[in-house]
Amino acid sequence: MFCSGGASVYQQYWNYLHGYFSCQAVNFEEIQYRQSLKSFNKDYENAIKYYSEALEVNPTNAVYYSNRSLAYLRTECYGYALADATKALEIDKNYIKGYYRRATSNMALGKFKAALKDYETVVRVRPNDKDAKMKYQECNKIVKRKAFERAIASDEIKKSVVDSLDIESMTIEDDYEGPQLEDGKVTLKFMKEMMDWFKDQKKLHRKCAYQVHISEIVLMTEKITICGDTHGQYYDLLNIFQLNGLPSETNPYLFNGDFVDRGSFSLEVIVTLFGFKLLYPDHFYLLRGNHETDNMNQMYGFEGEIKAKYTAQMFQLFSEVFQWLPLAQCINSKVLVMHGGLFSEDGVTLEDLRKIERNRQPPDSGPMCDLLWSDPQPQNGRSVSKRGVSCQFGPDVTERFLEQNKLDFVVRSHEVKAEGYEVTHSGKCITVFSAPNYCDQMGNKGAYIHLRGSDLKPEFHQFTAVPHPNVKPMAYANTLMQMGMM
Ligand SMILES: [Mn+2]
Repeated sequence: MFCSGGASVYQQYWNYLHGYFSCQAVNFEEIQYRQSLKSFNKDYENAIKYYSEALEVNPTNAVYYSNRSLAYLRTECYGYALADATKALEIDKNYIKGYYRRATSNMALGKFKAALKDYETVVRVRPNDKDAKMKYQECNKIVKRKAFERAIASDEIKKSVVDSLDIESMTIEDDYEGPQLEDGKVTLKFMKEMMDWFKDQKKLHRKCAYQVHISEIVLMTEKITICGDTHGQYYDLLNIFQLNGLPSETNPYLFNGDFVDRGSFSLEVIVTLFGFKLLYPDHFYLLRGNHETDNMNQMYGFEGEIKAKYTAQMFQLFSEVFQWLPLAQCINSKVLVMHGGLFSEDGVTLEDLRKIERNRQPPDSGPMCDLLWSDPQPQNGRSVSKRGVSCQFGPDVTERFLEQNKLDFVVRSHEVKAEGYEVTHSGKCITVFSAPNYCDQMGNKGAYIHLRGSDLKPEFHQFTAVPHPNVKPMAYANTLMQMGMM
């Protein structure tokens, strides 16, 4: 398509994409193109496709690699983004943008020292560039803080923030008019009042926020609703409850991780979900996603949001609770649900999963990492992850895993899908994603799945995004990630 001649619509579209990715200046004609496309996500996917074609014709063009790297960054393929930025720099080591892109990829992957090195290079080459200097300082701060955290972690035995909390003696001021727990218990009345309170962008009293906690998991009976990523999109969560009914003992839910980060109403989402877990512990399930982790929360907004709305101590408490979230859930011994997917090696059994020591930040590899991070791929076998963490697994891998564990299929989330869900691997690997118009720009639908105990046949329900107050996604994210797209 890239090479098709004349002033074809493809050529014009290519010009638009290349203009957009090279300098991000947009003129009127381009806006028309963009409107006709409706979604940015399509642009990124097309950009990846066209730059790949362009690179086949001209494999030594550093700008193409650098621009494809940006498209990968935007679609969260940080592993590929890193590879392309590296390639751009191999071709032209004086290409400044390449250093920025590589730094951003490394930041997104939590490799702060590597990112710092690239910012250092930029500052050395351009000593008068204020923006470069600012990014260097910001990144340097993170590296230093990490080193400090490591130092104190090894000095003392890790103490739970719970021990230093005295919730009982926290007083609720007379002028507080918001919802309160009844005798320290979460009730349906409290949940309804709290959801409305949040909807009006009001703040729950910190005592109540501390009182909301978490417990364990079991199986399903009649029907269960499985939701994918919600990512701080509180108003879309309320819409799910509007469409599908509030959680109850006869309307059980399973939320499959990535409740927080990116969307700027993560606090409201997580407190609502924890509240329902307390209210219906045996009919409301939450699984951990790769975003229920410290590294992600520091970069993508949740930590910043909790510090802005409450305190650093409150974030510590969330961080501890996240570590206790289950990593996978088996439904009626036939369906396995997890956030990311299957494993880098064959032979993993359900028993192995039960034995995982989950009360920790996930390691860089192994089954715990895979459950949170892996993605399916259409071709057989396994390949290097586009994200730079864990792996991609093919239909044969899924087949072998299901057979060994006597399961029918897996349900996972973790990837934005245009229709809100996707059925792959001959129906044996299902993706569900419940954050419509992800980050206010992907134009995707959201979806949830109904599974009935009788036949376990997945039934898909789609929905579109609803408006939210004017607080942009990533408003609380690390400034380097907000601007990091350059
Ligand atoms: Mn995820």
